[in-house]
Order: sequence, then C-alpha cells, then structure tokens
Amino acid sequence: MSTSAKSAPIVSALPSSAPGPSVLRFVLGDQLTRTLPTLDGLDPGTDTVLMVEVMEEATYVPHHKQKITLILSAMRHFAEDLRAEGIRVDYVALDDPDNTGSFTGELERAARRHLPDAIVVTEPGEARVLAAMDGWRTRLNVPVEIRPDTRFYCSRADFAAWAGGKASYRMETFYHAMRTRTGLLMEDGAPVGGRWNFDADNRKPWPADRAPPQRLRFAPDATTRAVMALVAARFAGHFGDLDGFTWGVTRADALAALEDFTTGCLPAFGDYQDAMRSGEPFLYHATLSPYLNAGLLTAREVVDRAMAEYRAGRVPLNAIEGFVRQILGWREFVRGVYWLRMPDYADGNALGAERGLPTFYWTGETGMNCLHQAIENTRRHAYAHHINRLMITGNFALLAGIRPAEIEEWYLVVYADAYEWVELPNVHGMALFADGGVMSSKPYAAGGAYIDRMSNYCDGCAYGPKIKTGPKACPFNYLYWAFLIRNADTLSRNQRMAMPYRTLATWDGTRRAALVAEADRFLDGLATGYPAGPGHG
Ligand code: FAD
Ligand code: DLZ
Ligand code: SF4
Repeated sequence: MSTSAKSAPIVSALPSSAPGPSVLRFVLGDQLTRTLPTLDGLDPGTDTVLMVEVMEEATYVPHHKQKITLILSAMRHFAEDLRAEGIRVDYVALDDPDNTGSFTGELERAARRHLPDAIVVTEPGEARVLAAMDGWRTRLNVPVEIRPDTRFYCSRADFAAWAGGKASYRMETFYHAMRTRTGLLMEDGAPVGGRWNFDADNRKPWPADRAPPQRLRFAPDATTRAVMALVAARFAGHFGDLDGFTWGVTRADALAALEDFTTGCLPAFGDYQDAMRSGEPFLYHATLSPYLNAGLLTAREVVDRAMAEYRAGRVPLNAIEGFVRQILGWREFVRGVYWLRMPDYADGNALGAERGLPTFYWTGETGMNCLHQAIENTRRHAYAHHINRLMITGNFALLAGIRPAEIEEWYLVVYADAYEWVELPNVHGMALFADGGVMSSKPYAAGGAYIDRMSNYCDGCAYGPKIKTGPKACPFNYLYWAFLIRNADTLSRNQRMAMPYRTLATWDGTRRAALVAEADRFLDGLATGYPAGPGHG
C-alpha cells in the first residue's frame, strides 16, 4: 500500500456512522415551511427539530380562537410530516405539565435535554421575538445562529438599500423596482401592457345579480378537533367564534386552496377587488394570507402558480397585475417598512388620536351595517378582505380618532393572518396615517358615498348614506368632515387633500362648528372597551 493512499483526508477515514455536531433546530409557529433556512443542512442522524406550543404566544395579545387553532393544528401536522420523513421532532404541547409557557423557557429546557452543539433558528416575524432571540445568544451556553428569512422576494438588507436615507417610502416605486428585478410581468424592460398598474380597472362594484363563487373550505380533522377542544377550554374569553372553523391546516390543504383560487377566482379577482357585499366575506379574494404568513405556502410559489394561469391565457392582465402587486408589492413593502422602522415605528401618533376603541368592534352591535358586516366576517372567520379592513373598520378608526395602539392591538387580535410585521404597517401607516406619511401620501379617509358605491351595505343600514346631518345621517359623512376640520393643521397643506379642503373653505364657521359638535356628540355616545363578561386575557 502506498503512503499517499494512507495520507487521504482524515474525515474520509472516519467510519461513516461517526456522529457530527448535533444541532437543535427551533421552528416557530409561523415558520411551517419545509424549505425554511432553519432546516437547511439538517442531518436526521444527529439533529432534532424543536417545536413548542406556549401560552405567551397565544396571549401576548389575546388572539382570535380560530387563529390559535390554525397555528397549533398546523404546527402539529407539520411536526408529523417531518417525522414521516424520518426527522426527529421534539414537540412540546401546550398542556405538557412542565411547559414553562415561553419560547425562551422552552428553548432552555430543550437545550438541557439535548445538549446540542449549536442552535439554529430563522429570524421571526415580530421585533419582540427577535429581541428575545438576541438574548438567547448570551443566555444559553451554546452558539445560536439566527438565519435570514429567505421566504421573501426582498431581503431586509435589500429593502434598506432601496430605501436609502429617505424619510418616506412609496409602495408604487418599490413595486416597479421589484418588477424590474424579478422580471415578473415585464417585456423588453417595460411593463407588460404598457402600464405598471391596472388599479383603475379593479374597482367594479358587485353586480346585484352576480352569484358569489363557491369557495373551498375545510372540515376540521381529528387533530384540529382536538386543538379546538383545547382552545375552547383554555381561551374561552378570547374574541371570535370557534365553531365555524374552516381553515386548512396542512400543506396539502394550502396547496388545494391555492389551486381553488388560481383556477376559480383569479380571473375575476381584478374586477371585483374592491367590492363588498353583505353576508359574503370572501368573494374572489385569495384567502391565502393565513397560509402564506404561517409558512404553509411561499410567496414565490403562489405568484408562480398565478403567473402560470395568466400565461395559459386564462387570467386577464388587470387580474394578474392586481394580484402580483399585492404580493410582490404590498406584502414585501410592508415587511420592509416594518423592519426598517422598528422599534420606534409603533410609537407615532401623527394625528394625535386619543379616543378609546368602541365596544362594537368586539360585539359587532351597531346600527352601522358596514361595520356590523365587517366585524361579523371577522368574528365568524378571523377574516375580512382588504377593503373591509381599510375602508370600513380602518376608515372609521381614522375618522373617529381612535388611539393607534388600541386599534392596532384589535387588528393583531382578530385576524388569522395577523403578525406584527404585516399588521402594524397596514394599520399604523396605511389605515391610520399615524406615521405622518412614511408609507402613504395621504390618509385613506372616505365618507358614506364611497361605501355606498362599493357595497350593498347601506341597503340594510339604520342610516342613509346620502343624508349629511341629523339622526338618520350616515355617521361616516359628518365624521369625515369633522376629521378634516380637526386635522387641518396637518393635512390641509397636503396637495392630495386639496379638493376637500377647497370645499371646506366655502363653509362658514357656524357650519363647521355644528359639524364638529355633531361628530363629537356621536362619538361621545359610543361605549368603549372590551364588553363586560368573561374577559379576553
Ligand atoms: P387578497 O386580497 O386576495 O390578496 C392576495 C394576497 O396579497 C394576500 O393573501 C396577502 O398575502 C397579500 N396582500 C394583499 N394586500 C396586502 C397588504 N396590504 N399587506 C400585505 N400583504 C398584502 N394582511 C396580513 O397578511 N396580515 C394582517 O395582519 C393584515 N392586516 C391588515 C390591516 C389593515 C388595516 C389593512 C388595510 C390590511 C391588512 N392586511 C393584512 C392586508 C390585507 O388586507 C390582507 O393581506 C388580505 O385581506 C388577506 O386576504 P386575502 O388572502 O384574501 O388577500
Ligand atoms: C401565533 C402563535 C400562537 C398562537 N401560538 C404559537 C405557539 O404556541 N408556538 C409557536 O411557535 N408559535 C405560535 N404562534 C406564532 C408566533 O406568535 C410567531 O412565531 C411569532 O409571533 C414570531 O413571528
Ligand atoms: Fe355604513 Fe353609512 Fe352605509 Fe350605514 S349608511 S352602511 S353607516 S356607509
């Protein structure tokens, strides 16, 4: 035997069963993606995946019962899928008697159980959890690697580079940059169809004789039913119905929902994107955000599937562009703003809004049918589509001057897709203008005429959208003008608000004062706070 053969690299001389370093791979409840960076390089022979159900995550805000059910059931299914691949999963259930109740406590316990050589995680979706993760680096006696979340088109670093030193950012310019970078809906360096944005074609009201599409929903399986029983027992005081739970909880469910949307709804998605209808929460909307945000689907595969339908000639340009804009544009943009501006972003209150949150946000009990419908959708499904969130519950909070922190918590509580990275910019920046224009060039404020045009809500309302003052007047009408009067110092110089301020300038002081007094009387008459009862903590 020659000496050169003996001097082969030492590792290849080791028996193949020699154990490598053992890695504890911690997967959070909104990271249920097989291609998650945490799982990159996983060695089933040495590594363990850790997943933990903890009270802190269910109660840091008291989430809707369906959101907790969705996450816990999806976590349990994801763990089973990994086990079926031969991967060791250490899964701590909520009712484990030793459960400490927090990510940090459970990671410490698991580190003691497994004595890993390293811990690997992917950056989380909330700044409060990232702060905890940073603490793990010093707290645990093991190297902790926090990997960037590659499930987005735009990394945090790339967004920061795009934003440069600007004080404010606009989705539209970001979206153009993302289209150019990805080549999506681009032809010879120009947008397909000669325009970046077909939003003007996406504002059709719902025709009275059009039947809404049948949507694919999912009957709870045994795992979900067990979680529902747990949630009913442990979170009885939380907001929301549990019985109507019909969300998918597995990767297969999420893929089926994607198929249902792209083949059944996407062609008409553009036309009716802004339409609202009593008793019809979903219309042609994707209803995919809970799956995307929990990791059961990735943004790229959703966009790719939608693009395939477009390329096959089954989806018109206004629909595919509108849909791609929501994901490649809005979703990536709000995440970029969140991470760039946190932790200070949440503190702003540019319009000095100080009213408490009306109780009807929790009960849905109000004569204003638009609010009643949006809140009913939310209570029954942990879902309301974008225009309900922005132009009904968001618009009312803006006009009424609800304290940003209170209404932000409401949005984080009530939606199955709510995580702070996506909820906060949408509420604080887009709906409330509480960032003073960091994200939007003007507040999305509207009176009853807009709601009447885009929905049939006013048909079943105690108020009249065309009535401007008096007991039968649509409250959105006088609240709108009172909002403009109250915030004239901040908003009247905004070019995009010039038109309504020109109208206001024609009104004398008595008329303005009467409007403000009517708005204040209405708002002062609303009960505020969580309704008396079992409490929701
Ligand atoms: P579709 O209308 O069919 O849109 C398709 C996809 O585009 C969505 O699944 C979503 O992933 C993405 N998308 C669309 N608009 C936005 C947006 N503005 N920001 C981010 N992604 C977007 N979305 C959340 O995922 N979580 C939230 O907590 C959340 N809170 C919101 C609060 C307010 C006040 C507003 C105005 C919007 C909020 N949104 C939030 C954005 C949007 O309303 C939801 O993403 C959408 O309603 C989800 O339903 P869908 O899947 O049927 O969406
Ligand atoms: C939302 C949620 C809930 C209700 N419960 C858990 C849980 O028990 N375990 C877990 O890993 N994740 C949960 N989540 C999702 C987390 O809140 C989410 O991972 C963080 O907010 C970071 O984005
Ligand atoms: Fe809403 Fe006003 Fe229409 Fe009633 S009349 S549904 S309050 S917009």
